Amino acid sequence: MVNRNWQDALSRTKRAAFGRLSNLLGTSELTPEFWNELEATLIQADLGVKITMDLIQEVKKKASEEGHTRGDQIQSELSASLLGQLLPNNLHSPVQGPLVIVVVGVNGSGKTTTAARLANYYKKQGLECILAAADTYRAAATEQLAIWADRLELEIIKGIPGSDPGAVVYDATQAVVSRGADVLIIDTSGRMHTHHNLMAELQKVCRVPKKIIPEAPHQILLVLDATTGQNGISQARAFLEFVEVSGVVLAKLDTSSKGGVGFNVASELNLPIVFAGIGESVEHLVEFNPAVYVSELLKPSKDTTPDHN
Ligand SMILES: Nc1nc2c(ncn2[C@@H]2O[C@H](COP(=O)(O)OP(=O)(O)O)[C@@H](O)[C@H]2O)c(=O)[nH]1
Ligand SMILES: [Mg+2]
Repeated sequence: MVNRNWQDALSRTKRAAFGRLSNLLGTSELTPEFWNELEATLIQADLGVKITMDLIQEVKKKASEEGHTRGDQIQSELSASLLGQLLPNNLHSPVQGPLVIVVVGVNGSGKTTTAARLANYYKKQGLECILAAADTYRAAATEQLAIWADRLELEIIKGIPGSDPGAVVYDATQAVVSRGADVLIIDTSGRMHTHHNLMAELQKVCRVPKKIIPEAPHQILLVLDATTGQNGISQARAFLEFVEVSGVVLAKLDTSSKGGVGFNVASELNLPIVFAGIGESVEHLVEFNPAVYVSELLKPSKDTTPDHN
């Protein structure tokens, strides 16, 4: 079931760049042109120049040690090297008492959608979940989360537009404790990573739960829009300067992104990817599985015509 979802989501990604990779591996001799082509394909797939160079060097070395001469023979080496670029998913760390998660990221990355999906994910495990609408800047943001809360039949703690997001987080943390609920998910407002005051405010918002639950927040998840590529990675880096991000949610992996940006998350941000957004419905959030991600991207696809959408 999970594999099927991943397959569907990554099929567009594969059409964009990774599809060429499986063709290349299927047909070529290991000539200098092959390595150049492999390099160009990986860069186009948004792996970034540094990772591509390291990867090619590693695979080339292994290929010569093993005496490989054809593209199909290096498939497992390439797959192992790609997997080596990802950190294991550390999502299931045990927590005493309610689990508090803050969702952060730039505007439009998919935070509010992710907050709702996380609530659904935990609810389906039989856990009692509360949502906090700490994006008080735009009335529409609170409204958006309230609609999700209504649909998912979840309690939502919200403030009036323009009110202090810290106060909403405080009330929500208090609510989760007094109700004896299991999970609190806090949606925050999207902010420009370059805007110092807003980032300092986010820092404050993330500290508020500590007043009631000293170990909270247990997770600060950074939502990264997979379509923003290398630019998204540098925006993400700015967040790490202000808050202690514990993991990345790679959203919009189903759209025609180049798909390789996930391989930069470990090397550039030193973070695991914990969830992937693979569609527009509330169910379209999957636990990120590095092995499935790599194997799906390398699997030959039926339709490898480039996607120009
Ligand atoms: N296709 C697709 N769209 C997504 C995904 N996650 C979010 N979106 C869309 O991205 C847009 C922005 O999402 P939103 O949660 O409002 O972003 P926020 O500004 O960070 O809170 C919305 O139209 C969402 O439906 C995903 O995994 N796949
Ligand atoms: Mg939002």
